[in-house]
Amino acid sequence: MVTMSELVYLSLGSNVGDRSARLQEAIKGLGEAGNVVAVSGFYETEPVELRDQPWFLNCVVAVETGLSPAALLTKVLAIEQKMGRLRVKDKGPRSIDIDILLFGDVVVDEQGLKIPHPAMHERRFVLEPLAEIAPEATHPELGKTARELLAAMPVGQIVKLSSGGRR
Ligand code: PH2
Ligand code: MG
Ligand code: MG
Repeated sequence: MVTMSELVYLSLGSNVGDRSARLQEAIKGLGEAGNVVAVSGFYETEPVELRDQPWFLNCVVAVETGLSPAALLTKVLAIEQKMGRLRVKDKGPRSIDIDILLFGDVVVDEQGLKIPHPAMHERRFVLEPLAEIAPEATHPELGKTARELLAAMPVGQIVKLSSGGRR
């Protein structure tokens, strides 16, 4: 039997508690959504947008999935909820945040689900780990690769590979 599957990239972030353990736990959870085919290093990143909060640990994960975008979102929200994520403040501190960046070259524009992620091209904490594992991954609306989007970013937004990388 041939099953349709798509290559999906997700951004994971945590800035509360044992951040590295949270990322590992979320990656394990994503294994239930498909095959985790790549995981970037873990990056120490300066908070952007809402800047007055602790630094994040961020990474990007590639998953091959047979789920639809909506079903994957449901899975992601279930993982966040199971991990005790409280939505206290928009863009504020969180134990875990899992965002769908790219879903093959599918474009989704619905209330509650926008793919590609609307801010991915302006976030170094997304583009640096994405370009590490998938420099040629292409944004279907902008027609640019992760490598190109990263190169086009203005200076700023500190992102550094965590010592020991992924732990
Ligand atoms: N997530 C945000 C807002 N700002 N900054 C960094 N460095 N990393 C994040 O994951 C992040 C952020 C909203 O989800
Ligand atoms: Mg987010
Ligand atoms: Mg989110």
